[in-house]
Amino acid sequence: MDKLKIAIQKSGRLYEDSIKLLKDCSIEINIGIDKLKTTALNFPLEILFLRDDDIPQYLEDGVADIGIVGKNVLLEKRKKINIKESLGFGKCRLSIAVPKSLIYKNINDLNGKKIATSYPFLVKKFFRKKCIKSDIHEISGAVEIAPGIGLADCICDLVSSGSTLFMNGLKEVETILKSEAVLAANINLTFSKKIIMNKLLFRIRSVKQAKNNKYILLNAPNKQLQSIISSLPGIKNPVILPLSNSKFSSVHSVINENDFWKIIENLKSLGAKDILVIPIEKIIL
Ligand code: PRT
Ligand code: ZN
Repeated sequence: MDKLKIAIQKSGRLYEDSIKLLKDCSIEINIGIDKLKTTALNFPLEILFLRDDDIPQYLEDGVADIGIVGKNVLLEKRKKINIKESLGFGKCRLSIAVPKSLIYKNINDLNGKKIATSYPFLVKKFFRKKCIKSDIHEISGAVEIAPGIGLADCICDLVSSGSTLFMNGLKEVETILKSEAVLAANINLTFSKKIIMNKLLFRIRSVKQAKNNKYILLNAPNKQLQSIISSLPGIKNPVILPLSNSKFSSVHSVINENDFWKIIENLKSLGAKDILVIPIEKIIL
């Protein structure tokens, strides 16, 4: 039987979450000591462990069929591959930062400035769009020290918490891209490999849905039952069960993580009691 080859980062920021995602999709893997490649025990998947920068090229060449990589890397490398799904981890932004002491009013203040980055294509594209003259210096690591050692006036690099910028006396002034890990694919997959990829995508989407939602159980006063049901936007038909106390019913539903506190406050104000909120492993719609 055909196996789908997935490339994931060998080590680094995306490694743990990529492995966790496969495990959450109930795919069992044994990672050997050499960690070059391994085969899933219960799914037709071969896992290749690579440097993240190499994954787009391997996907274009068909050495790997699918891969997990930051959108920032994919867009910088410009390979002919398809983005299939955003994965919700490895979130960061590609931002321009200047020394804290610089008074920054707007983007025109960057005109003619020397900018150090590992993302020359994306930075050039951004400046061209904004009609700003840029002087880009490509460097491959430790970008944030460039202004401090006189190599550049400002930088463009990935930011997540912002503490690296802070520690290097820099402040973030423009965001040029919001990024996260994505699942990307070779554009010429065979029919049988596409079937396997779609099975995997189906599992990934179920896991993602579940992560964004919570199962909620509560006791609702019957007088407020309709208002309570209509304030639960999750699934179409919540489960309503009678309780031994005939003035109350038990209501079960699913609510979205983003609206969580707003919904809970509303439910409480409508008289809901004994509210239980439970994580969901998977949602199959
Ligand atoms: O060895 P390999 O080449 O595979 O890995 P790498 O060292 O090139 O990449 P790695 O593991 O650092 O990052 C892999 C991917 O994680 C990136 O391509 C992004 O998609 C994503 N990611 C998410 C980040 C960050 N957050 C991040 N904060 N990648 C890098 N950083 C760095 C940033 O470059 C800066 O040095 O973290 C620092 C800033 O972090 P804060 O929290 O201080 O703002
Ligand atoms: Zn890398």
